[in-house]
Amino acid sequence: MDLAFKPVDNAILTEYFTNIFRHGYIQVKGITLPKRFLDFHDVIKNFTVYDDDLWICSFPKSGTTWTQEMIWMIANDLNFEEGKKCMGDRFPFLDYEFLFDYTRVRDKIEAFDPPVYFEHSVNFIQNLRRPRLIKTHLPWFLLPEQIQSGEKRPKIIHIARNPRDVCLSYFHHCKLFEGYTSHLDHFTQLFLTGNVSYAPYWTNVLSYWEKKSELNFLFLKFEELKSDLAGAIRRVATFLCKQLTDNEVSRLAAHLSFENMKTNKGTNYASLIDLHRRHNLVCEEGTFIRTGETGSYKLRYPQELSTQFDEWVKSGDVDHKMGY
Ligand code: PPS
Repeated sequence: MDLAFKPVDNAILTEYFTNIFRHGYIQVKGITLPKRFLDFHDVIKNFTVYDDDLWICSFPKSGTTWTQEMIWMIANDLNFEEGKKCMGDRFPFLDYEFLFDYTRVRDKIEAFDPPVYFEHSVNFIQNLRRPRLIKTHLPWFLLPEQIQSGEKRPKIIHIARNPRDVCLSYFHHCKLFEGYTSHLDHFTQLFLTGNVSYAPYWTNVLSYWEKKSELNFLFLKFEELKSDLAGAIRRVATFLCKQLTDNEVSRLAAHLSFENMKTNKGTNYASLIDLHRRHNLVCEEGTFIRTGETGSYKLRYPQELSTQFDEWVKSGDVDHKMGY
């Protein structure tokens, strides 16, 4: 494995994907990340972990928020009232502050005032009341040392999604929220060459796939949530050592429906997207919970791109590629 920090010199990234809160990219152990990760590498490596933490680790746009809402509701005995709070507060995202460097935004815009759980996510999580629920998109080998060494064994849930759907969803997300300004074709080239944040996709996802039979691990797939949400709820409840009645499973499944998640202010990040738009950090229209489909890439990718994707999935030294 490549242990060095390497600058990423990519013309598409430089021209279309650097901005006031994203100053450039580096590779860390082969994973592309915003340059600001350099300031957090040691902090995250030495981050204090507890055995009663629960971590959701996923590649971006794989159904993380969907699974977070499921986990939070099960862990909090379906407390729909408390669940109205923003997901960023209830189940915070460790990486937020190295993905979005607001230092220069603050210098420029006096009224810019994001919630502390975004702007200072690492410290916020470090001081969170236990048991903590933590989201990250980092691969296994960039998690805190205490997890990697086995000194602490928090529960870890990974959710994976067909990379073709991930790429399309990630493209929309980066335009809507992260200031990417070019088209899908450029984005797909970045994705396939491992030049978007958290890529290469396989390196990241397979780092968890390899751990899936360990007792503190649960590996889920987006496609399985789509085809059997109640079954997925039961698997997660069992993993969390919680019991749900059939009636509770049905209520939770209704709560987790696409339509409900899209309009629920606790899960749709509408206020965060509005914050970026209001201060002209991005100008794209759209919603965080977009279509929630599997296979819609087939309508969006021209044949040539689809073929390129298929070849990319088949290439490399891992045969199964998780059925994708
Ligand atoms: S992030 O930003 O990386 O945390 O995004 P993430 O939450 O992993 O993924 C967002 C995609 O998940 C879809 N989603 C859902 N699909 C179906 N049903 C429900 N309830 C649901 N909730 C979230 C969301 O729409 C994003 O996928 P796309 O394809 O963009 O619609």
